[in-house]
Amino acid sequence: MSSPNLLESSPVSLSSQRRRKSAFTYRQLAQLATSTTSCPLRVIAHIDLDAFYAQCEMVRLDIPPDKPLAVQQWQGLIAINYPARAFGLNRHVTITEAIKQCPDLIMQHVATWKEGDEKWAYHEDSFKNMATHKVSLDPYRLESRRILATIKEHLPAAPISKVEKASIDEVFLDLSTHVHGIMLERFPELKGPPPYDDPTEQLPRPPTTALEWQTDALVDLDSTETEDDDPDWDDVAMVIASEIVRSVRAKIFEALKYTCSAGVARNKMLAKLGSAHKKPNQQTIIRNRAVHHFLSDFKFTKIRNLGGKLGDEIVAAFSTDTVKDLLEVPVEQLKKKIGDDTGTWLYNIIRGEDHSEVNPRTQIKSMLSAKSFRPSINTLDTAVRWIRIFVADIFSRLVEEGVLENKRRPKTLNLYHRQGAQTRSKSASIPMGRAMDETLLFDIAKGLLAQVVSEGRAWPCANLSLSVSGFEEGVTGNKGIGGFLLRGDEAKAISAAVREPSEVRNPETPPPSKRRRVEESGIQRFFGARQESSGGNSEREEQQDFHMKDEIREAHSPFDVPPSAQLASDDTPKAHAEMQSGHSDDDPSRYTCSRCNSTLLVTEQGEHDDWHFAKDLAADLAAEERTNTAAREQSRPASISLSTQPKGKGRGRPPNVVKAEKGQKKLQFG
Ligand code: TTP
Ligand code: CA
Ligand code: CA
Repeated sequence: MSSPNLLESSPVSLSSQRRRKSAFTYRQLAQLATSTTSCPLRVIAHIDLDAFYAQCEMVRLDIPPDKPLAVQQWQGLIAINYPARAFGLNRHVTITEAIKQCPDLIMQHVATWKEGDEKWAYHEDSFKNMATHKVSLDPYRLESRRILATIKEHLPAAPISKVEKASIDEVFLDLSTHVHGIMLERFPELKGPPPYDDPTEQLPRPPTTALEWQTDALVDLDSTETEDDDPDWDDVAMVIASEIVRSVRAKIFEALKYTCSAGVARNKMLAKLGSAHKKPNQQTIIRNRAVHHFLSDFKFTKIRNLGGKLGDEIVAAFSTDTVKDLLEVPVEQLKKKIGDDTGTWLYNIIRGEDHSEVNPRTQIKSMLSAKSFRPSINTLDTAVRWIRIFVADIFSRLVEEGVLENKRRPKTLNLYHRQGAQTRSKSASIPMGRAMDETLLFDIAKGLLAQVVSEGRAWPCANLSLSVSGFEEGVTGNKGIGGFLLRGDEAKAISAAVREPSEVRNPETPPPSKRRRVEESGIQRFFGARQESSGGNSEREEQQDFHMKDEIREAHSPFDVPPSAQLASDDTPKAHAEMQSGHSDDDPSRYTCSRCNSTLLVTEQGEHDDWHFAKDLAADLAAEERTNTAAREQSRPASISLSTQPKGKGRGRPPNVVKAEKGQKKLQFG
């Protein structure tokens, strides 16, 4: 995978004669092997797909790479390929403007779930049907998964390399251990024990050579460094990492025809800035000797987590928005003005210090499917139809998680309902003794909705969301479809094909307590209403509001960042994330979310807030679920019960959210 001529000889320079020892010690080399986060030789990469959804459509439709294409969602464009960007198109132009600017633009609408359908599809008229369709990001999730699998196949297994999926179109790689292995092979002098067995001894210098950076974009060096200075081991590690990344990118292209850009640096923060530095289809290396120069060119408000209110506060406190000026401020003064933790964090971040780990978590902990209604919906019929779509959406994702093969199975189903400023949530156990299928989930979900409705004040409803949580591993008792063990897509395809009326497919009746409740509520007719008509509904035509967007998310934790927010997609210390909000930079049409610091269109704010709100609720429930597990076990088989949580004030984070792992703000977008 790597080029053998990493190092080419060049004349011995004066400086190398002066400095015969490396700046790095044997201990630090050993830390590279274990990928210690504080190791100064550490090598982290960030890979981000170019114009991702647009590329997915180009690959799917086999469109030549030079054709301009944009991905449409209702009346907006959510991804624009690079040929189309050459015409000046971006996410904020309207469809009319886009066609004016680029008459040959191919516009492909995202796939949607159409009310009444069993599966999402690419519908030609979906953009006219926002009220009855719901966006499906499944096609992009599937491609994302294939890309992730290709990356993993091409790298040694963990713990030699670590891969963290950071969003639907990006990953972090910790290549430290892998690079360490290659370094020892290429430079056997590194294998020996340290002189005097003292790990604080400095390493010998690398051979005096010019490093072969191939086509990498190298960030300019700090002013104190020159290209004539001999490389040290950190440069060597970075060249090796960049060879690996180049070959991973080549592999992705060869196998799947996707281009991506990458950043290579000593930590996640810098690697991520690097991948965005030169696009498309390029990789940028931020050598340690270039970090200060690279960062000092930025306004600090451009650094992740510093774009919002926190950034504004810092600008106000120190009368500057440049990293360069802020570097002059002593840490004590930073702490005094913005608090100890934030001050220390800021001091380190602007110096390019970030010790967050690459976290190869893979397990999905919950799944959410949601829709905001603008205007609100007013009838139970409509609500039930949406619930049916949510269930189909979640179930298809569950199939991919292996529920049919009994690999994993969620324990709880949660429904959120928003009316005015009040959100109510209901949750229910998913009975373990029954086959997991759509009917089961649909029946439980309708029961939850019935509870909300029976309590009154259900309409008009502005948002409905459904989620599953509490995944358990390797459960038995799911007889699935005919007991066949099927994998992913295959199982999914078959399950879609064999759908029959609920009575035939799933002869078991709902648990008695559930039935009773629903009957008591007086809306029993909805309880068996799986075969809804998807015919015309005059109300639906009036519901079209082209500023509305769907939400359809998978979640890892309450700190997940929504798709449109994935630029903010990693380890923000919670305290910082919470401090931020406000309007973005100089563009009045944009705002910066106070929760995740992502920059969004002002018109997207409602849905974005809803999304956080739903996540908070999901987190709330997850926490509650843990503390109440015992109580819930006792309540079986009375599957429906549990919490009603009026959230009068709405938007704040509930007090008992699940904590993210130390140093990790988890998120995922795909
Ligand atoms: P990005 O990686 O931010 O953008 P991109 O991949 O389209 O382009 P780039 O080459 O600059 O990386 O987002 C990945 C996908 O996420 C994008 O293709 C579409 C989706 N997305 C939205 O739907 N809404 C948004 O506001 C953003 C930023 C992205
Ligand atoms: Ca991208
Ligand atoms: Ca991205």
